[in-house]
Amino acid sequence: MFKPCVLAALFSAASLANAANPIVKNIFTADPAALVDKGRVYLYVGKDEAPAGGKDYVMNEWRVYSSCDMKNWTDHGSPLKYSTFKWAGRDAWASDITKRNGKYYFYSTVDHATIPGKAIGVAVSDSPTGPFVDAIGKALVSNDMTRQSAILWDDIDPAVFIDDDGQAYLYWGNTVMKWAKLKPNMVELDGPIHTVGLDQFTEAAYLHKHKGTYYLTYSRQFPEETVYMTGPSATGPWTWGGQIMEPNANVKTIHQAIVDFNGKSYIFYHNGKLPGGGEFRRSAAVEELRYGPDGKILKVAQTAEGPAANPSPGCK
Ligand code: FUB
Repeated sequence: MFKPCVLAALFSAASLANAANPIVKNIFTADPAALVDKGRVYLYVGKDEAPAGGKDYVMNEWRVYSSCDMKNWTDHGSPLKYSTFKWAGRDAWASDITKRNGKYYFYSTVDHATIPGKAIGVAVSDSPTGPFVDAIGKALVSNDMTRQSAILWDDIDPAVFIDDDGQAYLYWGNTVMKWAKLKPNMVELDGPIHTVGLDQFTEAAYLHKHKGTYYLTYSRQFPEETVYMTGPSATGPWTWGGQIMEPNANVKTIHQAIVDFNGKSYIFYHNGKLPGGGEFRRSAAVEELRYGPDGKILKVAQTAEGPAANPSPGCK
């Protein structure tokens, strides 16, 4: 006969196996990026490979999952690694993806092999599940191009946004948020790198648009909370919106991505809730994101259940 504590442990393991969150239960996954394409949502994550008790990130590859209902996920494996960028030395850190003219552009953080510091690469594919190849054979942004802060990791966490007029923007940064226009080819900056002073900005700048308003979300303070600002354009000016998600209990980072899927909005983030999880062993999760009648984003609680199933018609 099982003792109550054994039963409780079994019950919680079974609940986790059936729960929607974390999305991936057999490996640790971090820094979610998302793309909705042809009625299917694709989730891109970095694989956290740090051993139990590890003291730093070990991240060598990105992995892709997809879903037709935000509940059941298909594993598409790893379509690219940091080593896809021959000029990179290590670190498959946070990424973002968009589609333009039938091609999929994947912007990602890696550590540059010869220019000290983090850098942003861009890879391209004909499919959302890859394989991806380096689009330009060099960094799109490297640490020597930005002098706003002295740290080596200020050029991380790219987020890409294409406005309704076709202009594409790249946002990124740690400590200081930066943005630049992208040329229509999506693989060259178009003009200068700008900086924006944001209250206690840490990282994970992300741009989305809802009912004509531009929302800039980011990770604030450390441990990070997810907050947002609103503006009348993709470049601001920005007005404080509020907190979306409270900091994690056992992980200082939280890294969000926001997409619309089948008539609803969703926020992806990561936490340390998978058994054995922690600072360098994180797990991607998803919740529904709701707006108030005034356009304010309502606070989001992390749940084990995740969002209700939302079957996308025609998604196969
Ligand atoms: O995963 C490595 C770094 O941690 C990411 O680039 C940040 O957003 C934070 O999540």
